[in-house]
Amino acid sequence: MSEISLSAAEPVSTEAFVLAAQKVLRNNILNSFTKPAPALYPHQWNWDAGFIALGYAHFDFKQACSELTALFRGQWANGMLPQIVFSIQNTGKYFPGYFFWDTRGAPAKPRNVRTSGITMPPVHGFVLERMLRYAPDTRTYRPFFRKMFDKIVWLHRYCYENRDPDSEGLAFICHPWESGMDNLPLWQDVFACFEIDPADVPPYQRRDLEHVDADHRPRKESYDRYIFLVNRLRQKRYEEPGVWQDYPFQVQEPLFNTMLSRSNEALVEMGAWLRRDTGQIREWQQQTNRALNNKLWDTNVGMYLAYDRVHKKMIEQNPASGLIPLFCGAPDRQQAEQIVRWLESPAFAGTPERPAYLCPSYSTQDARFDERRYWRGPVWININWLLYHGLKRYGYDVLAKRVKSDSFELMRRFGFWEYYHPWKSLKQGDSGGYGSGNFSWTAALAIDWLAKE
Ligand code: 2M8
Repeated sequence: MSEISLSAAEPVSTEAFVLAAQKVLRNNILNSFTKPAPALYPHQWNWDAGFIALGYAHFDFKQACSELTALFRGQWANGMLPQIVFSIQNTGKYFPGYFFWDTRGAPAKPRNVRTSGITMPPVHGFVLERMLRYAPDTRTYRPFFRKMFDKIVWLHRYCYENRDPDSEGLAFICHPWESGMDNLPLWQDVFACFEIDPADVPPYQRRDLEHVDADHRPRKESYDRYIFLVNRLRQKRYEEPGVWQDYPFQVQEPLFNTMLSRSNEALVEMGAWLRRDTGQIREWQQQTNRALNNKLWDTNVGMYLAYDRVHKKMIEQNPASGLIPLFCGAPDRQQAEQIVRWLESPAFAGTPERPAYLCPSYSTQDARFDERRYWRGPVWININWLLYHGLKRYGYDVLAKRVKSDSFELMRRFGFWEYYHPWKSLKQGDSGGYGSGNFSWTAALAIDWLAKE
């Protein structure tokens, strides 16, 4: 199917825009859930499902619930919520598929559900809380919220008990795919710290390049490393904590932990209604916010950095994820000011001669910035949505409005793409949307953004 075009000469009404967004979601439905994209991502993805549920909450609440229910069917016995829940129907259409992950023998994996063996940013707590605002009938849906609440707490417990061995309040990610921002140049700095024997990279064949221009996707060196890590995990049958012994990729980073903290906060807010004790969750939330500030905040840089806990060093780079903790309320007023300065600086806003759409995923002033390549510079709608709510939380309404209007300009100009060219000066006729067209979370978050707050 071709990209739903919104860039006709005639401006599209808001109503038509929302209907087009709903159509993107409907067309991507596969049984009980919605694929992130028609062909590039033909299964269910973890944080995509959260954003997608937010879109449906405004026009098909049952489907919103179905997204989360389908995803949590894949939750492991230790609480881990997998990055991908595979659909049998699309076996063989994505790499790495279920058989490559080889989670069959993993003791914690649920039977009868095919999943990968790693997780993703835990957005589900705040998604659930936001869904509650739009629930058509809270009494009818209360059992659903209760059930989800418990599963999300279980996921958070996994993060604190299995991914925070020093009880610092910061969960580590074990693969770039767990960050959601898979191709950030950050991970290269981690990979540079250890040797990879080519014999430890089993033969594989990518499927993404059948759908997307190679210039817009990660390079081969990155894929080799992604696969090297998967191989390590599957050799140890994903058994924790043994699998972490000598495991070279363990990074504490701001986006994952912001999602965790904000989701904790959301659970606390819902706890009274669901008659659940939230003492532990409140402690987690406070501990994570403190640790974000004590460990990941860099006063000289003025943003949150990532920490490589294996090689014991901060990674001094400036991705948009370093600005995201506004969303969970971790920064104090002064820190928030410094973050805003970054957003208004040439690194993210460009210059008067060369203005950028807010917010490029990576500093435009860094040599590793790449305006077309996935997570190395293009603008992503989910990152913008998180930034918008973070800015609003601190009262930066003007800047928040700019993030929102830039996002809508991109979507209206090009359609519902996975990511977008960050420069405003794109030549007429150039493609400004990259990755997959008809991308579900872009459409879903547009719907959510247009709804009454
Ligand atoms: C991208 O990641 C997958 C692997 O998980 C891939 O490139 O094959 C990322 O943008 C990730 O954040 C997203 O959840 C996923 C599906 O949209 O695609």
